[in-house]
Amino acid sequence: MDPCQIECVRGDIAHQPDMDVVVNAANAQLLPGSGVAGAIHGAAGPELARACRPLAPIRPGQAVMTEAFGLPNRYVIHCLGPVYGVDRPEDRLLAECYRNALHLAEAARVSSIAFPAIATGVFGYPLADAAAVTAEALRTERPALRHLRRIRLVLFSDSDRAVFQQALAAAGLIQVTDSVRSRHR
Ligand code: AR6
Repeated sequence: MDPCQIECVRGDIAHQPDMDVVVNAANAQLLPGSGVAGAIHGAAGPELARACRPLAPIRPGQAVMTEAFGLPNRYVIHCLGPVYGVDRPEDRLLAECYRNALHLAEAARVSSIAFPAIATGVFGYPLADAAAVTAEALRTERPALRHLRRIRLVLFSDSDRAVFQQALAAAGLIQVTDSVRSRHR
């Protein structure tokens, strides 16, 4: 079987209609917030917050799954990233978010999942460090994936995308395109 394909795009996590699952960078109470959580809850509608209520609170590194309601996806997986400098060790907790989300997606037998850069906004995780942790988590989990065929990292800006692309390329997960390589020369 070919390895699960990994891709890295600039975009809005709430507009990934070709993905079975989108991942929310949640808060512990699974309430609508700013950033990713605001976009996901805004697009899904109030039913999402209602579905989340019995699952809260969650702890850093944990992931839980709900339906996607008004979103064009089948499920939302809600991950609580570490607050940088507070929830320690940050790298292990961030890696757990990705691992636990992938395990839930596999258990649901879906074939595609889109992640935002968990913890790199309000929670303050430095982007390049988060990208390296993400790439390493994906590298170690990928061989065990049986149902997932596509993992998409969705970054909010071109510069954030370039940082993730470099980390994924360094981990051997994607090819570095000429345009990216020349930007970093
Ligand atoms: N699509 C893709 N990426 C986005 C989007 C979007 N629509 N919006 C922001 N980003 P954050 P966190 C990027 O703060 O750090 C919330 O209030 C953003 O540029 O959403 O895990 C929750 O309620 C950044 O790189 O998540 C929690 O309280 C990344 O997504 C808390 O923030 C994550 O930013 C969670 O903080």
